[in-house]
Amino acid sequence: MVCASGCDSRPATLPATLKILVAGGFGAGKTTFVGAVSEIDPLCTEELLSGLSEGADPVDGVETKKTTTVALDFGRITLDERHVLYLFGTPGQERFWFLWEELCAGALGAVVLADTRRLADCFPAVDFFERRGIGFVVAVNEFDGAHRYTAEEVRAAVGLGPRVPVVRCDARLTSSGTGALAALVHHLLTTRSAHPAKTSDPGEPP
Ligand SMILES: Nc1nc2c(ncn2[C@@H]2O[C@H](COP(=O)(O)OP(=O)(O)O)[C@@H](O)[C@H]2O)c(=O)[nH]1
Ligand SMILES: [Mg+2]
Repeated sequence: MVCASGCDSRPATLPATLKILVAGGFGAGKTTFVGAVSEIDPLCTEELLSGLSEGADPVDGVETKKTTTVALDFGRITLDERHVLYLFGTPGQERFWFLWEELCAGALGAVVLADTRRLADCFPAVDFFERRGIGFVVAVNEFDGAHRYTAEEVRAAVGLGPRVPVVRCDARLTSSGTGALAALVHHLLTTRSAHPAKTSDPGEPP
């Protein structure tokens, strides 16, 4: 916008884009999480679960789940006029693992959702980010009626390092999702100031 005195208040450059991944097992709440925190209607690729997918997408423990994300979820949060956060929910099914390499290029970090009904399902995501040195937090999505684990029980069950934050989360709530994202940013800032040599530009692949 141009003001009366002729000054131009538009940002000189396009906003910098920051990318965060939301990962976790099938049915852990990734689509729900992205939808709850995104300021735009999330682009998601949900399809009804069919009998044909039963072998590939086991629903033990998540029998009420009726849809599955065929590729990925996408959401956006505008932080300020210079920074926009893009959220990518990774596909949970193993047959879409090839997409993960593409998705994690340039990612700042990740939120790994742990489903309290199938805790071990978040391990592949944890392992993936650990191997690539991508910072992440584990957000424990506590489903109704499921066992309530302490953060230390989750840490031990998934084999997390002592510095990986474990936070509680209800993926349906915006405030809870935002809290998990804030924990991730805090973790990334802390890790980077402790290991400045490992810092990579958010626009560069890790
Ligand atoms: N009770 C409860 N249900 C949840 C929570 N997060 C997700 N759900 C429900 O669990 C189901 C699977 O979630 P979805 O986001 O599709 O999982 P995804 O496969 O990881 O994308 C949906 O019906 C959600 O409404 C949660 O924190 N608590
Ligand atoms: Mg999904």
